[in-house]
Amino acid sequence: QDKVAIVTGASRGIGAAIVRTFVAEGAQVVGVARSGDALEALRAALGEAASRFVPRVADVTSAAAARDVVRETLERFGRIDILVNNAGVGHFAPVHELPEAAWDEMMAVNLKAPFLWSQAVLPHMMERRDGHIIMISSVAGTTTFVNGAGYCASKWGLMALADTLRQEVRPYELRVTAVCPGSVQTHFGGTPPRDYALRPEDVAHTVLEVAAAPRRVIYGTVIMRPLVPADQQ
Ligand code: NJP
Repeated sequence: QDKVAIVTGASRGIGAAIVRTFVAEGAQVVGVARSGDALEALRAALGEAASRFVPRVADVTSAAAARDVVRETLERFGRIDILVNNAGVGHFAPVHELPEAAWDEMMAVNLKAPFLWSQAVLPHMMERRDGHIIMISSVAGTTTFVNGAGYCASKWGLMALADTLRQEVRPYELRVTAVCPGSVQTHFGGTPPRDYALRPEDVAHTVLEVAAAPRRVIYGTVIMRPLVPADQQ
């Protein structure tokens, strides 16, 4: 409640679910993605909570965009309590067939962008000695699988970033959490949703739980897996 959050990758899937969950709890949320129409559609669907949602079109791989969104959010709300680095892309192919551009996009969106957005928000959070950075990582950041070399490498990198940052900012009483879902029912990676998968709302619920924990508590890494197939949920 009364928190101010920035959520990247807010136009659909897990990011949109996090926006819906946060604004329902009374938070003010700046949602970032490239698809302005999808962000507007999300705002329209929020009903009376729409006034607590600020859509912002940006490419998360731009350092300038990260700085601008952080500055605008501070000008508007005076503080940022939570950054959710959620935007992500997946390209799945064996190493000998994975296009260089696909590798580069995964590194830029899944790994470099969380660095850029964390770096943009950290001076404010460190000065305030309050704040929480939540990385939407993946079980792919804890294991490997065929066709997942680039995606797993980007998420393993993200886990290393989260782990290091958690240690660095602990003296400032800041929290860093990596949420690692298994398959989630979205259109991630251009694939149709799988039967055996979590729902975006499940991940959003965990993000809320992690963010709402008492300040003395840090959730470091949270691993989530589906327990039963979707049609039995
Ligand atoms: O994916 P999807 P999810 N600049 O494709 C945005 C992780 N995860 O919700 O720009 C700005 O529905 C894109 O917006 P747009 C996964 O690695 C998932 O499933 O408008 N935004 C959209 O809002 C990722 O980190 C599964 O195209 C950019 C969002 O990202 C996170 O969950 C399993 C952008 C992607 O929405 C959300 O994935 C798992 C850019 N350059 C981890 N590029 C799963 N679904 O199974 C993309 O373990 N976006």
